[in-house]
Amino acid sequence: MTKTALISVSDKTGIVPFAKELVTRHGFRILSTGGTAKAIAEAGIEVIEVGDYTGFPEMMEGRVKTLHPKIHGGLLCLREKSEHMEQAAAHDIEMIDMVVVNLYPFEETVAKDGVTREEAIEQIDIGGPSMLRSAAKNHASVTVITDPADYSRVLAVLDEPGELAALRRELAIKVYARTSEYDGAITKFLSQAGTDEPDLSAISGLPDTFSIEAEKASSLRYGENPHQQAALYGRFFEVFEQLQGKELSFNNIIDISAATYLIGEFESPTVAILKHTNPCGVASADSLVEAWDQAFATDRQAPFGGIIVVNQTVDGELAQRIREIFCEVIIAPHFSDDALEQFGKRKNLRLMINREGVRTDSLQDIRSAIGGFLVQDRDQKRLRPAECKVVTERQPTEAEWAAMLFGWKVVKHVKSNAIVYAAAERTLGIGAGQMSRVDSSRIAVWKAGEAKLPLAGSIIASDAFFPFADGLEAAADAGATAAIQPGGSVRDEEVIAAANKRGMAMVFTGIRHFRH
Ligand code: 93A
Repeated sequence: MTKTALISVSDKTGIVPFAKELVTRHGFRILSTGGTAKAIAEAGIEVIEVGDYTGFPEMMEGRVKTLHPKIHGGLLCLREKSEHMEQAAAHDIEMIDMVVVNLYPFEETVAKDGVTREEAIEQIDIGGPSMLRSAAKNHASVTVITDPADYSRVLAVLDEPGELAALRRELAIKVYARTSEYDGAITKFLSQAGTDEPDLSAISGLPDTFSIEAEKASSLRYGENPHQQAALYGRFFEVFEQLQGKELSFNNIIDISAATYLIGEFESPTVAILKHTNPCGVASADSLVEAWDQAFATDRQAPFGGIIVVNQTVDGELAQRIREIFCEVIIAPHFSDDALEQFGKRKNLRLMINREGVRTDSLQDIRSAIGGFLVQDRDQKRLRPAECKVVTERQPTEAEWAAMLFGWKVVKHVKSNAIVYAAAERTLGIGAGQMSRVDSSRIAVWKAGEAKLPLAGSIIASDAFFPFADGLEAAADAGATAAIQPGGSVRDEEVIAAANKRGMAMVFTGIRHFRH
């Protein structure tokens, strides 16, 4: 009896020779969809258009092509059951023995720069996964291929029933792995799209084998400490250009990366001063000079030997301010001639241009672990105020909202446990990297005290939920009038009650920003 193969592929690699083999050597007839049918027919192979078989034309710009009972009946029908076969016959449903489908390139589409939501949605394949799933469910009778690499494997065993059965099972498993990966990418895209996420390229799921291949960009004098060897690999110098100063050290490179991610949160003129990847002070203002004054005011001690990052041109006036302190690295999109001249006297000071338009945001986060390494998407989650939930009796004032949104951007870039006290557009006290949240909070309060910055009317931002009411009470004692935190503790009710009791406003973001 003539066997039927249904072929519908976006990636047409190898499809013509495969179809030819099926027809000429194994006596298959081919059913196919628009573009695939055309490619096969042009090679002189006889092909039946799916629409001609179902009696239903392809419609709605291809959205409905193969979604028809004559297709799915032919795939799902249990051949050994006489009622199934009778029902099929009554409705002119013919058995389909093989499905060859690969899907609309959704992952590749969303990985492209500037893709719109509409374009991405059009690339969600519906008919393809449906056929794959139907065929895979009935793999006892149907061969299903979703990877061109399997064409030759199938051809090799088509006339060997035992081997074919084993391969069908394997290919069915492969289908469900593929459709779940595909759905995962869609899920991730839809949950991120529209949130101002700058990058959608990391959403294709992580591969079974992760290999890193990068060329050595530079040998470093040493690693984190002088007794450790180190080198830099990859495209760091596509993003940054060093204008002057001593050779970058291992720690400089880590700090520059952290500083660049932090400054990427801000649009208005912003200055951030960092030490050991943690911000000492961050402020936004109408000008960088004003922002500098406020950022530096958060902590006048720690920035010595630190890293300064700004998001606009460093001009002569700012250069003069910065020269008051000793710092290791300054990162900016541009430096004015005046600024360059002033810094030129400091031969060791590293000036880095963060080249505009070079995307750094698609990179994944890779960390070493014993026996291997960990790979994760970089934390690019941005908070949309509409997603925040006010959980207290009192609503935040406008100034509190501004301060909370600012503090939230900063706290994301502080090592956990992270606490940031902030006013609108500036940090007031930062507590980083403590084992207990309350300790981080204490440090932040103490730092603000050292800097003689009053916390009355400030907000507190916390990278993860307050596990107990004590942290919030301490914040109220310090003068904070509002709090922003993810929420989600089993004791949320106690924490909310404490906030209400102290007349505080509190917002839950539903987002956690641990940074280890
Ligand atoms: O838009 S769809 O989800 N609707 C369908 O009914 C359908 N049937 C097959 N996409 C559908 N396909 C997909 O079309 C296949 O998965 C394959 O990727 C692509 C092949 O189309 P063509 O043969 O026109 O190039």
